[in-house]
Formats: sequence, structure tokens, C-alpha cells
Amino acid sequence: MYTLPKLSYTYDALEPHIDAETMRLHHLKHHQSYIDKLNVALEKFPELQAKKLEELLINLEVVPEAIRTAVRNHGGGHWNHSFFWKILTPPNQGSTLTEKGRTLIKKNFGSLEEFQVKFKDTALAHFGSGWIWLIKKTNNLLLITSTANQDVPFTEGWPILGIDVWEHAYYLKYQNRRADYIDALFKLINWKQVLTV
Ligand code: MN3
Repeated sequence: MYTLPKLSYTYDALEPHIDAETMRLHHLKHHQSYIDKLNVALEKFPELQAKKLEELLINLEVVPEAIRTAVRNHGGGHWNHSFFWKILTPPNQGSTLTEKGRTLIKKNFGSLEEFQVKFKDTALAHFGSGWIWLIKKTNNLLLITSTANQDVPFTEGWPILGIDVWEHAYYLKYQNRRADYIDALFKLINWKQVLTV
């Protein structure tokens, strides 16, 4: 049975950028709901319960058709949110980029600022709900990409940064202003976690 992971910070710790009420709802209600529905889907399939969630999400074709959509949506939702909480950190406690990390970003995007512009453009261009990702490929190649709904980004490489652009992630504080939400999130990135290089 999957359970809700504990956060390493309190719900109000990301204020003023992400408000406590959004964090509480997002973690306790939205994330919990993905977990509950994933557990229900897997109830009758102990052989799938024994596998790692990543394994199921990468090989959805091995998941019985009756629960494939549920595993894709709710399993993806659980994986994505568990990942998301970890790449956030309270403002001013945030790690800064290491020299190696800065070099990697520079090599791929020119500068941290240019990376942020590109990432934000991708977030604004993404239609509807989904996730914006920074993916690490082989040879230290970094790629910005997006997925719809709760789809995971494993086909392109391994995600090192992922931002939830579902409206439930920002609507209480930012309403329709996704751009302001993305700007706010850049103040909360746990770079030490993202670029463990
Ligand atoms: Mn969400």
C-alpha cells in the first residue's frame, strides 16, 4: 500500500511564494487522493504491488488493461507529487547552485537566467494541466520538456526538476497567473537536490 510521504518542511514554510492553504490542500487532499485511487486499482493485483512504481509507469503495457488508466493517472500523480515536494525548499534556506551545477546549466542554456526564461516559456505554452520538466540525458545533456495530466517523463531521460502546472497548485493565490506562480517557484528550488553533481 502506498502512503503519503511526509514533507521535510511545514505547510507555511514556502510562504509568501506558495501559501499554506494551497500546500495543505495539495498535499493532504490532491496527493492523498492519487494514492488512495492507486491503492484501490492495485488491490486485486499483488504481483503489481510488489513492483516498483517507476517500473509500472515505464512499462504500462504490462499493467492489465482494466487498471492501466488508473495506474497511469494516479500512479503518475503519486510519483510526480512525491518528486515535486523534494525539489522545493523554503526561501532563503534554499541551496544555491554549486560551481559544478552552474557550469552544467551554463553549458546547456547559457546561464541560469536563460534557463529560467526557457523553462517559463515552456510552462506558459503548455495547454491545460500537466508538468514541466528538466530532464537529464546521457552526456550531461539537459532538456526542458512537458507532459500532460499526470504522465511521467521517463521516456526522454531522468527528471531532475519537475513543476506542477495544474491549477490546483496555484489557483488560490495566483488565480490564472501561471507566470507569477512560475516566478515564485524559482525562489523555492532546492538546487542541491536538483543538481546532485
Ligand atoms: Mn498537483
